[in-house]
Amino acid sequence: MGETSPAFAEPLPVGQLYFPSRKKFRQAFEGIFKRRFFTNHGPLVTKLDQEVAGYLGVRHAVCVTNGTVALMAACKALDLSGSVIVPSFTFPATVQALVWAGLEPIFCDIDYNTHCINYKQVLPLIRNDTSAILGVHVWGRPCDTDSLDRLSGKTGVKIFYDACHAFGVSHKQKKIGNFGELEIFSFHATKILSSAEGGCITTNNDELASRLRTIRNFHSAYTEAVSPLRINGKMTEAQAALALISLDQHQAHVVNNKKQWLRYVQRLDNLPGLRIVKFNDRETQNYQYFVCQINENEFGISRDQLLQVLQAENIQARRYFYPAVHRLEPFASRFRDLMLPETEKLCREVIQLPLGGRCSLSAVDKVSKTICRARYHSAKLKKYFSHKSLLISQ
Ligand code: T4K
Repeated sequence: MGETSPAFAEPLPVGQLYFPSRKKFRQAFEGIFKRRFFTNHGPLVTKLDQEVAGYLGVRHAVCVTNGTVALMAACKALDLSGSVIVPSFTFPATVQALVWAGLEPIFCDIDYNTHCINYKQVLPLIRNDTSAILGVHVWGRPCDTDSLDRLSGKTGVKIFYDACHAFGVSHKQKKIGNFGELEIFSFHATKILSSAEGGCITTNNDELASRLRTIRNFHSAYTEAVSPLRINGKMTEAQAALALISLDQHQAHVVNNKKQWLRYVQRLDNLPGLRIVKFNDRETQNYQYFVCQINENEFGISRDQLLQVLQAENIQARRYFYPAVHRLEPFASRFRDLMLPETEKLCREVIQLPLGGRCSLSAVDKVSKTICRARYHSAKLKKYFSHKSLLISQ
């Protein structure tokens, strides 16, 4: 506070944003140009399907254009109908994909401690027409898969997972990608495994995998199974080339992420009013996100006010997820009276800080210092914000 230039000369983004080296990029693309084979299940996509499956220790990985298409294809492969239970505390694509697949979302509250849905919240929402539960492993912290499996066994309702945050993460000493009927991943540039845009569906069920491979391509030449509806979900060779480099670098990216993540913990743990979202250190993590919750009373200013302070310093922290999906159109008008108290509370508190390829340890130090100073000057800032809002209301 009081300084004239922001902490960062250029905006510091959130998201993994790991770029391959120019050399690797050129090598990978040279092959594509030599073969003159750009898409339709070329050698690189075939290799990626195999390498992702191998890395996750799952029988099948079906790579597609993006995570949203992966979800849409998953719904069709599972032959879902009627309604699907889904958290509102997720990226809108999770729910939009259900609607594109002709399904009705039933919004479920999350467990405030884990940020994921659980058995207790899901059970009362199951209706006669409910065909599935779509859990989201938020921040890479897995849903309680055991209790959801038991629920599935008792009710016949299928379970599948949006694992977009959890590539490379283990759960019960097994890689995510092996749970439920199937799991889906996003390979967007902001994710740890990146093909710029891309995604994948993993399953241990051979029949389901044949259906998924059939759905991914609208062309009858690629038919492995009878499927109700197909789509163009083909990943291009260019996307696969990027993803293969990214997979090769995965461990190095996790190590870099972890260093930055631990540095934040070192700088911010025990700051009153700020609670860090932590991981189970007995399992493998990808440290894709550094997320914390701001308690306004203890921190002195609200999460949104802290966000403004950070933005003024060119720190593009984000309030993932905000607003909750049931507060966004096309759902908001239909679900106006729906109360999801844990979700709403979390949506007011959560803040994601920069971490990944565009970040560094010194950047983490600067971001942390800005947050500590905001906490220290919170009384002054609070006055500033209330004065500001007074002026706006006049
Ligand atoms: N389920 C979940 C739980 C998800 O999180 C997502 C996607 C999905 C499903 C759907 O998967 P996909 O269909 O997307 O594969 C981003 C991503 O677009 C999205 O993939 C991701 N989740 C979501 C959480 O984040 P935005 O709108 O926040 O991205 P954007 O453009 O604001 O970028 C973030 C920051 O990174 C900005 O500061 C700009 C910077 N940036 C971004 C890109 C793409 C760069 O510096 N370079 C870049 O190339 O959605």
